[in-house]
Amino acid sequence: MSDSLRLYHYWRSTSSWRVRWALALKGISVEYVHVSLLDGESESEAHRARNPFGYVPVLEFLGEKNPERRYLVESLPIIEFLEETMPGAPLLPKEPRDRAHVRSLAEAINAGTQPVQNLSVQIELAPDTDPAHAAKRKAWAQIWIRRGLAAYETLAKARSGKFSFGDSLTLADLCLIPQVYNAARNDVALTEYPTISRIYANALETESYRASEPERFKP
Ligand SMILES: N[C@@H](CCC(=O)N[C@@H](CS)C(=O)NCC(=O)O)C(=O)O
Repeated sequence: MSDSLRLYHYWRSTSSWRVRWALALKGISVEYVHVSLLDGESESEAHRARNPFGYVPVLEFLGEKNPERRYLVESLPIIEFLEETMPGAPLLPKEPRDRAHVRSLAEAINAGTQPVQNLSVQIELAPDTDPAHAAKRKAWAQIWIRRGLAAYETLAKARSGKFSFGDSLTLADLCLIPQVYNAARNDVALTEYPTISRIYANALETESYRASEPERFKP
């Protein structure tokens, strides 16, 4: 099965990293195709045929003859598909109320934080590449990242352990840690978020973090 999957991704894309991390945790090897977000490649006709938003990640089912079923977009449904069809470490707890909690943490990043600081939003806000626009973009990203991490800290605290929910990595961590990476890129310190800091330190020690982190996929 895994030989028939291809992942279109960008090395520093946090949503792409979520999927790379799930693949690493489940021991699934896929064909990786890098799509640049910086030189127009993601906006090309070829990539928009895979995802009309022009975003990554996109999962391609290579053996699929029906063009309507060939591509899957959005990192969370991609990960849930892997969760439902592949063996390996579960990314969601068993009990429905716990599963909903983990999904709500994941959505705090996926819906509540990442989209507002996405590259296309920043380009609309400050389209030029001069330093004034770069500073405006960073200030904007900082607002939403701080707001998102503060909410996550409160939501996760009580039920966290080594990771966001207990002591095993879940879907929530796969969303949180790449967002923490983006926080660092935007000079947002973690000092105000002790729970997130602890989770991050523990995640750094995992093999699956190292197998999926951006530097490993830098073109
Ligand atoms: N909710 C989508 C978000 C996908 C997304 O926003 N990807 C970003 C990279 S993390 C992207 O392609 N941005 C390009 C842009 O904003 O033009 C997912 O989880 O897959």
